[in-house]
Amino acid sequence: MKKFKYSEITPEKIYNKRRKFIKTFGLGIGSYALTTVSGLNKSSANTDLSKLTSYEDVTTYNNYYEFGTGKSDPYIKSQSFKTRPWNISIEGEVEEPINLSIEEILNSFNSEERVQRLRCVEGWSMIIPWMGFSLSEILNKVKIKPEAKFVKFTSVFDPEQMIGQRRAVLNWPYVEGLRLDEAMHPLTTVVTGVYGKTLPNQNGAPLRIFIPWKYGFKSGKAIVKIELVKKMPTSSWMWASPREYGFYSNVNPNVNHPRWSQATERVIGADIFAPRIKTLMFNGYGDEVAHLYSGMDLKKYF
Ligand SMILES: Nc1nc2c(c(=O)[nH]1)N[C@H]1C(S)=C(S)[C@@H](COP(=O)(O)O)O[C@H]1N2
Ligand SMILES: [Mo]
Repeated sequence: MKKFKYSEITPEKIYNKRRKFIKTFGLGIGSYALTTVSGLNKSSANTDLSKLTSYEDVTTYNNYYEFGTGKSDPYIKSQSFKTRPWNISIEGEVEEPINLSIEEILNSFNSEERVQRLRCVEGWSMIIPWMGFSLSEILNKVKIKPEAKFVKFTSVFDPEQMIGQRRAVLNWPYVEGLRLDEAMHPLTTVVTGVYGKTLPNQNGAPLRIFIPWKYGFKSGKAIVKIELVKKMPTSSWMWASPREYGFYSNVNPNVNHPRWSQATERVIGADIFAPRIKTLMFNGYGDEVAHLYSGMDLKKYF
């Protein structure tokens, strides 16, 4: 992982000064420089990607129901959570399953800065400088059988350490899923850190997934198992409320949640008088991902 030196007090300010726009989009290739990204992204994701949410907001305003349903619960209640030893298995429809320790993962894959917008289904968003690499890099370590059509992510189950798991708020462990092509998309990220630092417990240490064009809940934290499967997995949120949470959960301002609009979002950390901003189709990543859904009725497959 790249080493940065940030001020302990206001890391985000120092960080904003030093960072280079060329990295803004996060794919790690020059063609995604601000000036060359076209259409949707020029006026949207990229402009705002230069305004990072503060380290404090990123690490104290969280959703992580394993530690409670309040926004500050994860920060308060996850501090002593043990992330070592930690292993992640890649199994299911593969020629040979593998089991990687977190150390092996951190040593064998190069984490890079990936500034990505997180849009929570509840109607708020943050711009977060994750450290990570494409999930496809891990998936390429196994030989995937042709029968595999989906990827299922399972988070850790440890009610001793995770007090939120002592109540059936969700059907623990937390499960999420992607279609195989979504999982293979270079923007689908394995997150190993944030702001150039080790990933804090409340953000999903030691390893979480991040899919920037989908609502935040698709991005499972504290992953222990990545499974290649034939059938569309039922995610924890689909299980909890299938009417409200679909499998795809692509950010889509035109498809409202049954109980509220998805047209706008509140930017966490913005001035309290700042108006809500318009939510963008695919969270502003349409140029990169819209092709994955061509011909699909996104109202039906929400
Ligand atoms: N295991 C697990 N992963 C989870 C959640 C959760 O409750 N448990 N919450 C999701 C939701 S709703 C969001 S918005 C993001 C929040 O990520 P952050 O706290 O790092 O911003 O994590 C997602 N991943
Ligand atoms: Mo969320």
